[in-house]
Amino acid sequence: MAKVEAQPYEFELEPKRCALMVIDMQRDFVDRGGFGEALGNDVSLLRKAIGPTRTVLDAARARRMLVIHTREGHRPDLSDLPQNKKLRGRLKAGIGDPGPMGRILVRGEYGHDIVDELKPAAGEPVVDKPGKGAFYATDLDSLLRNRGIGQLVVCGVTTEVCVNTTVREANDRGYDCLVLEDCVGSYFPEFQKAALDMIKAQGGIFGWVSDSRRFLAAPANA
Ligand code: TIU
Repeated sequence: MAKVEAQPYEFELEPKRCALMVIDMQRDFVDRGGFGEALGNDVSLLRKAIGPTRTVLDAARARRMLVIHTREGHRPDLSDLPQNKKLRGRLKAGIGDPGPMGRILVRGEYGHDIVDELKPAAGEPVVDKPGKGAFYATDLDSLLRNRGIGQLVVCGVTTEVCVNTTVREANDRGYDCLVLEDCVGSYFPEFQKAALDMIKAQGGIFGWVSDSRRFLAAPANA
């Protein structure tokens, strides 16, 4: 067991039953010229999570932790896209429409895939999810339980949307989540802070918050 300094108190990490989850680090959310930027967002707020996430990813691989990547998106025929999600925002170019990097949030398109810096390694599961939470309508829970995983270290975007939804889903399913604050990003600085505060408040109501430096400082041979 390796103690990671965290809030509201230290996280007791057990590498053999802990997975790293990298949530939705997709070009369309993070890259310049993608869907997120086309909506008027400042993607630099998300891009600053790439470097620290890369160091955590390398460390997790070295520690032989399970690494799982997720991608938000839909089947090319959009049969798994609920009408409410399709219509929300009254966008000129929304989900399924042609976008700057291919059809927006459609599986198989360039913009839907994970950024080069955080490319999944061979054998690392990639979970394609139609919703904000990574457990909804996916086999994520089976992948984790079948490997005896009970803890998640969480990186990815966006902090208040897919990261928060996934952490809440995981917490209700019995997983302990450690969110690394420099490895998650929001287009809105005030939401970044609030979303992290919500996780660690009330004695860690949804989980723990730490950062890449503290994660890397924890003993690797625990
Ligand atoms: N992955 C994720 O967070 N999807 C979103 O749609 N996020 C927004 O903040 N819009």
